[in-house]
Amino acid sequence: MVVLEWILWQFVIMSIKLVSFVLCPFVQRAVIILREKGVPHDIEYIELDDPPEWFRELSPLGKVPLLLVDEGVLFESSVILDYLDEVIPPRLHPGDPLRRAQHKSWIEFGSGLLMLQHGLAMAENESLFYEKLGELNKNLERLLPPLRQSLFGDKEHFSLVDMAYAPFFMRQSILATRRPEITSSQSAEILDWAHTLLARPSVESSVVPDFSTRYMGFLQDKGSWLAGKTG
Ligand SMILES: N[C@@H](CCC(=O)N[C@@H](CS)C(=O)NCC(=O)O)C(=O)O
Repeated sequence: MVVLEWILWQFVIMSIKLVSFVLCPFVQRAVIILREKGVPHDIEYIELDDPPEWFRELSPLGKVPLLLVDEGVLFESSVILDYLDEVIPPRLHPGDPLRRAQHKSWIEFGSGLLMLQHGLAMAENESLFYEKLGELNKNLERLLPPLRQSLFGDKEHFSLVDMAYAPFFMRQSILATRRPEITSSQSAEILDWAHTLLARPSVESSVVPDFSTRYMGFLQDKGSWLAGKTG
C-alpha cells in the first residue's frame, strides 16, 4: 500500500526544488526529510548577503529554506517538514493528534535552540561566549523530561523531531572541536540522542562534504571568538 501511494505521489508532484544557503540548519531539516523519503529534488544555493532578485520576490520573509513544488512556494522549515510528511509516505509524524502537536511544539523549541546556538557561535569575546553557553545549556536541560518520557528520541523510529534537531547537534559537535566544554557540559541522555542522530545516513549526507571547514570559515569571517581562538 505504501509503495502504491509512493508511485501515485510521483505522478502527482512533478518537481521539487529546495532553495538553500549552504550553511543553513533550517534548510538542512528539509534536506534530511527529502533524503529519508527518497524524493528526487534539485537544490539551488544562494548567497544570503546578496540574494538574487527572483528570491526576493518569492520569499516573503527573505529567508531560506524555500520549497518550490510545481508552481507553489512553501517557506518555514517546520511547514516544509509537515507538508513533505503529509504527501510522501510513510507518515513519520505520530498518528495521535496530541502527540503530533507535542512533536510540533518541540520542533519549535528546537528552532529556538538553533538561534541560541548561532548566538554562541558568533559571540565576539570570551565572556559573551560563556554567557551564551550558560543560556544554551540551561535551555538544553529542558529536553530531558520529554526524552526521559520517550516523547521523542526513539532509536527505532526516526521522527520529524529528530530531523529538526540533527542540524543543531551537528553544529554542536563541530563547535566542540574548538571548545570541548560545549558538549562535555551536556547530559548523557542528550549526547546519546545526538550520537544516534549524527550516525544516520540521511543526516550525514545532508550537508556539503566540506561543511565543517566552511562553517568555521564563515564564523571566522564574522569575527567569532570561538572560531578565531586557535587560528
Ligand atoms: N523560522 C525559519 C528560519 C529560517 C532562517 O532563519 N533562515 C536564515 C538562514 S539559516 C535566513 O534565511 N536568514 C536570512 C535573513 O534573515 O535575512 C525556518 O524555520 O525556516
